[in-house]
Amino acid sequence: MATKYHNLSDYDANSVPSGEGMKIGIVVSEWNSEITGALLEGASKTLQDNGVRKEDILVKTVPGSFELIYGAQQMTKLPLDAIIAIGCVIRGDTPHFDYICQGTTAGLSHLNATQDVPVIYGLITTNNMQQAKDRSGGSLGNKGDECAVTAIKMADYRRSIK
Ligand code: DLZ
Repeated sequence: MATKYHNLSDYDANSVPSGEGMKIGIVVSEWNSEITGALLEGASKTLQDNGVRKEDILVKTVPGSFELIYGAQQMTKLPLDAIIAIGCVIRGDTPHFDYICQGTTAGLSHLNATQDVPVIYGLITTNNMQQAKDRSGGSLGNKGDECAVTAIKMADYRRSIK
């Protein structure tokens, strides 16, 4: 589980199906935009590195991570092969962190379990800004890369069972 034993940008290129022809939606939270922008950049680049055309990547922003649920839910109405939800919640002084993390995670999980299109969990939840930087292109790689690879694999999985 611990990311410190695994670089988020590492993947076996041979295990990734071609993303050619896939349409991927990305919903991004504006909160902690330095981090979510870097996650988006990683996801977008890795999708393209694996064959997804730039014009087949739909990017929409929402104010905060909690709004990722609604943002992703709206995207399920579109003809997309997978949806990536990107956000970053950093612990503060109150229990607010826990409520946002739990609410967002539960909402995205619900969508993933009930909608036809796979929803990929790109929410970083950290104790401080440095941990977020480490996971958005820093010493531990970029979770956006991991989400992109997962989106392509899940879109391929979905196609394989239709
Ligand atoms: C309110 C809030 C706080 C305190 N912290 C974060 C955060 O670290 N990351 C994030 O994505 N959003 C945060 N938000 C905003 C909530 O996600 C949400 O936008 C508001 O509660 C309005 O619904």
